[in-house]
Amino acid sequence: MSRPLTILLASPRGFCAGVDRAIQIVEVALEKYGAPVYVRHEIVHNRFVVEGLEAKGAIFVDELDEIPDDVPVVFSAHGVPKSIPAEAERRKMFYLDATCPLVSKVHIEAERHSEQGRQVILIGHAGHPEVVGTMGQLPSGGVVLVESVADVATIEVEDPGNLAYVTQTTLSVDDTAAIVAALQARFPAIAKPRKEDICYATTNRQQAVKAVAPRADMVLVVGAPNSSNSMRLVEVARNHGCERAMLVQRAADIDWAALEDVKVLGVTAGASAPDILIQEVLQGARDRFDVTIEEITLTREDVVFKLPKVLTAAAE
Ligand code: 0JX
Ligand code: SF4
Repeated sequence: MSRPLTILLASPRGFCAGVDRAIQIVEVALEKYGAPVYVRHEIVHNRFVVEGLEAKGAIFVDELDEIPDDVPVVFSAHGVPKSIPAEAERRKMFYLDATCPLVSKVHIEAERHSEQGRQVILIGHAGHPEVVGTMGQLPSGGVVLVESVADVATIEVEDPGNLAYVTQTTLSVDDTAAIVAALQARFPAIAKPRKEDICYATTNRQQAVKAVAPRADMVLVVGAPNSSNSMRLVEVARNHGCERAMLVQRAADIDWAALEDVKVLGVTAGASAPDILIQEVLQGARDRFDVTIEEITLTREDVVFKLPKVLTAAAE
């Protein structure tokens, strides 16, 4: 008889509405236009998703100059600087924008603040494609990036009375609150987003892992190392009672011997991790232990984003 293991399965976990939509855009484009369909950047940060779409005829590239003029191209869920669609239009390319509508909302906010004469401060991680995309909504130098509370003390602004902040959608809710508090302390007049920029999916997954972590001896987060929202789930679990929290890309990565003393295992997944990889982890546990699964549900999600009209319109 194998020994008992309780799995606390965080809910919500895994795919969000923006990821679902982005993957569907590539799939429907492949059906409608045939292979190849080019995708600029990983459509979402997950190798398994990317390889699945490659098998259907998608070709992933880093930049537009790797793509011929006459094939469809999809921009990833993370968003792109304005220069990218501009370049695609100059080359008369057919492009589909899979930027999550909640990322586009942040882009629009940044533009609106700038039009109204406010300098924009972006809270986010340097080099992440979403940050590159949001900064690229304004002319070079138009957005000041803040990565930490320490940065707030050193940034230089044009007019402290005329500022606004926006954020990356996948940040730690708690770390961001601390950065916002520091910004408001230094710049009391700073304008804030009308509605939070950290998206519902990021917030809900962090809340759920916070409920799981204090009860778990170990937490596994299914996701990719380049996935910001997944990495944040590992940090949140560590900061909320489970130091043994780690990222796994799939079941094969798990060192089961390290679970020797684990009685309660927390499991969650980033917004870009497909359910099949979560199921694989649960099956891996069932193969080795007498597993009882307890689902810890904090919220139920019903968000769905529509596909671009060009993909859903009936063929002429
Ligand atoms: O690295 P991120 O969390 O921004 O992206 P990922 O893992 O692909 O998740 C889905 C896309 C999220 C955009 O906000
Ligand atoms: Fe959109 Fe949030 Fe999903 Fe990013 S994590 S794709 S912002 S719903």
